[in-house]
Amino acid sequence: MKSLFDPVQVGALHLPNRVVMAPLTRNRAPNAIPTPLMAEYYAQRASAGLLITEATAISHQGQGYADVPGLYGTEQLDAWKRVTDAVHARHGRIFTQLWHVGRVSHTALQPEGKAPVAPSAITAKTKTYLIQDGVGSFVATSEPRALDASELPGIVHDFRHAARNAITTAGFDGVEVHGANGYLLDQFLKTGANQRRDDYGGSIENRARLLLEVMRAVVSEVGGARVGLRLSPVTPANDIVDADPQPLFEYVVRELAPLGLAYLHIIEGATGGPREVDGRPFDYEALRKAWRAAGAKGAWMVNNGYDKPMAEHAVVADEADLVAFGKPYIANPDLVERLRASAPWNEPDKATFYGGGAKGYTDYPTLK
Ligand code: 8OZ
Repeated sequence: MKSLFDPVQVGALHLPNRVVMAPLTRNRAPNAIPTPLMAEYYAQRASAGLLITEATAISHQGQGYADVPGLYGTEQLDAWKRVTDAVHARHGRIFTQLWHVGRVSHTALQPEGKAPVAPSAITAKTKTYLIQDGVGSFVATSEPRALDASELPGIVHDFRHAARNAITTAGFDGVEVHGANGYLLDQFLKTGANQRRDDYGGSIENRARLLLEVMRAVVSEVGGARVGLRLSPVTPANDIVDADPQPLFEYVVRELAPLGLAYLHIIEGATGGPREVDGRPFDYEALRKAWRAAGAKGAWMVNNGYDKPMAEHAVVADEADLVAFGKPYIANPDLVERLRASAPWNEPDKATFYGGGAKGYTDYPTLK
């Protein structure tokens, strides 16, 4: 019988277990540069089968929140190298999450204070996070401008470039493309944010085009065995919705199958919330079967609200190869050991999720 604690080959990597640290935004990188405290935080969690970093901007335009890290400057890449070195010194494995926020941003965070970019000029009814004079606050996102089709190759290039630098300069073991949670690639996918009339809007094929171009570019740059993708078919996060997500996502995974991805990472339900979203039914098993039927061999990673019994069941029943834990990893650096021992979990402190220092970040106790 399979277990959460069995090793597994995932693309180019041999993982000692099937427990994954999900990407978690923590807003502790002033000037978008990772800090030594971040190296300590990730190193503390190195017993995970795989660590996925917090979402990390591929360009200044891709920035949408105060003090989130980037991957587009030399200083950022050098600072990430100190993080990956610290994780590797503890025998861990770490991917970074490549992020373009699209319309979920604010002029204060954009190059030259310009409008954020999006598939269409539709403002997301959501908030972003700014830090002004040292004080953090949630503020409404700015009205975006619609990207011209001539700008899209530049965005594909930014993903490709960030992927190469992540691996060759910053020392990551691979990259996860952020295709979820209402950010740029999810905005292109879904009807609620994409009302374009060109080759990037309208039909499923057109709405999926940018995501697939990005995935093909990243895979051609670093190889599918070092690339994952995160998707969230029905999440309402950041005011995103699609009129008919099942055929959309089944098309996407079928097109992805030939790329030989290391894994697909699926958020089931509302990100960080209920696993069922009212009025938005979705058949995840059909999605996984569509990917497999198209020939995909990569790992199937599930996420959202898993506890130990649910995670064990998913692996034993062959419903998942990997289980990603988000909030539990904020408060439990030794989550693998706690799962193994059926030990209780520390509760995360919401007040220290976003911004701040060591408190609520590197000071959660381990079992021993
Ligand atoms: C929480 C706060 C800010 C950003 C995501 C990158 O939802 C995020 C995020 C989460 O994927």
